[in-house]
Amino acid sequence: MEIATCGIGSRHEELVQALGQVGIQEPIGRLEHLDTEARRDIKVLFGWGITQEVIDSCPSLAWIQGAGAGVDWLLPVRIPESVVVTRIVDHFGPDMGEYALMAALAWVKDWRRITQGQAERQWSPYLVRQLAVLSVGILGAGSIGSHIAEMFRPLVREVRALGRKRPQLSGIRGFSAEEWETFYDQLDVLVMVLPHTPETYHAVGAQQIDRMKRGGYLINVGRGAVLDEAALIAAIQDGQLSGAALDVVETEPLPSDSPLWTLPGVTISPHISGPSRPDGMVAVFSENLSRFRAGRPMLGVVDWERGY
Ligand code: OXD
Repeated sequence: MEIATCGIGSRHEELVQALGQVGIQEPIGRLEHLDTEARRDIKVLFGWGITQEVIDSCPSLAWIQGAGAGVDWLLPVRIPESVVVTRIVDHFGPDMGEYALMAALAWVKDWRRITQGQAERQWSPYLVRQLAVLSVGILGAGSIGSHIAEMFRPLVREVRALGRKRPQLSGIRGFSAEEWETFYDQLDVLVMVLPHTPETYHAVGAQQIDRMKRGGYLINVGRGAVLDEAALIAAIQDGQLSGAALDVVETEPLPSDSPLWTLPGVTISPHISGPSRPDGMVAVFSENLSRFRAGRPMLGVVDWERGY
């Protein structure tokens, strides 16, 4: 057996079945169930949480297909140069965009106040904000960030997007990494979509948040480690930000004693904004498998210089 999944638990059966439906019939093992001998033949691994021990136990390994968009979990692992690593691309934009839109709308209309009022049987009208007058900045302009920017574009006054190079997206104000100050200036809503790499660690902190419009809002669907949580907490306590929706946090699961759980205006969700749906995983994996076999360039190859 040459192919195995790793770290996807009970989703293994679902994946094997879905791959069967697109014509991939060969046996696919579950690494956790393979002994030392069987692991020696594994050439392809699909999944998450691949550790050094796993890499060392698969000497024939030639390709790792990550099951998600991010590969930060592989950063501490030494991977032989001959092993290609690919990630799932062009799959998460719609889900993550819906999450970001939901969070922005829930903030402008103060959905929390609506549900609380109902729970308390209180009929207390208030002036809601309007999304259409706001300026929204998308931090990260890869395929997910660009998709999110396009979902916001018809609904808001202005969409900005910041990428390593200045993004060229129609109807969206693009900024390069060097132009970060202008990107943040007077921004109402910041949507963070950055991967975690050594370069992006705590890329959003007090300096960035202080440039936003006072009372603005922050949404993080990328990686928790990109946000300096102490700076976020200080900004909310001071009123510089009126709240945040955090689908990702630096330590996951969020420890039960974290002040973020109860900070006014903060909504925590358990890393659900970009689910790895079987159709997307199967589409990328089966396409990459035929490219791998034919020796053709694969989709979503990780560039370790960039870190994603
Ligand atoms: C991913 C994720 O990397 O779910 O896809 O965060």
